[in-house]
Amino acid sequence: MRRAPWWMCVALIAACGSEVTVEEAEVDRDSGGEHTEVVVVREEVPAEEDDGVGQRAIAEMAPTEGNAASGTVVFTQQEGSLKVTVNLSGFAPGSSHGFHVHETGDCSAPDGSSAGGHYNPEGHDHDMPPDAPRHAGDMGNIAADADGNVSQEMTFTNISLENANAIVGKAVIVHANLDDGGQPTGNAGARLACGVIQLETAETAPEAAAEESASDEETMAP
Ligand SMILES: [Cu+2]
Ligand SMILES: [Zn+2]
Repeated sequence: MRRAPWWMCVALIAACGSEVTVEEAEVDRDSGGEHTEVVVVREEVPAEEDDGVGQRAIAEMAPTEGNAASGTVVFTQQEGSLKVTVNLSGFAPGSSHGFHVHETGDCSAPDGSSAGGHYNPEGHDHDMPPDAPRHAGDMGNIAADADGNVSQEMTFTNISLENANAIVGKAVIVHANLDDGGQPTGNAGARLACGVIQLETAETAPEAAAEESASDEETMAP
């Protein structure tokens, strides 16, 4: 049963000075089945990358006409949920404001009306999270502190960046009034700020921006 290792064949034939040695040796090796070192390299893509875990999207919030609220809303894809990090300013101290994803990624209208209605791909009624079912875009309210700033983090399991109830390409709207959960859209009133939700790239990443401004500061430092 014991077979000579393939390299012995190579060594022997090579020693004879034959021109066809290597080919013969290869055939011998392959048919012998002792060295089936056929290395198939498959790049296994981790399942989590398919879900976009770690991917972020950002809505740069700009005030509608006559208003002052602005800042960023960052969406971070997690395993089975979406984290929403809100950093806004320019509100009345201690005020609360309806906060939704609207169906159209268009903030061009002076009053934000171009963003359309609440994002509602499943055809549900309006409601307050965590109540379900509700519009996919119903994110409840945000609350300003005594300085009129909002620094808030929330997590939703019913929306994602690009999979179920995908929000990329939609718009975030902050309203003038509290969302009271009433029909059809929470009685939240006028639109104070609007931002289109865009997948983060190397250029738009806050880290990159921070690094840039940091180096700017360095340059300006005496
Ligand atoms: Cu809204
Ligand atoms: Zn709604």
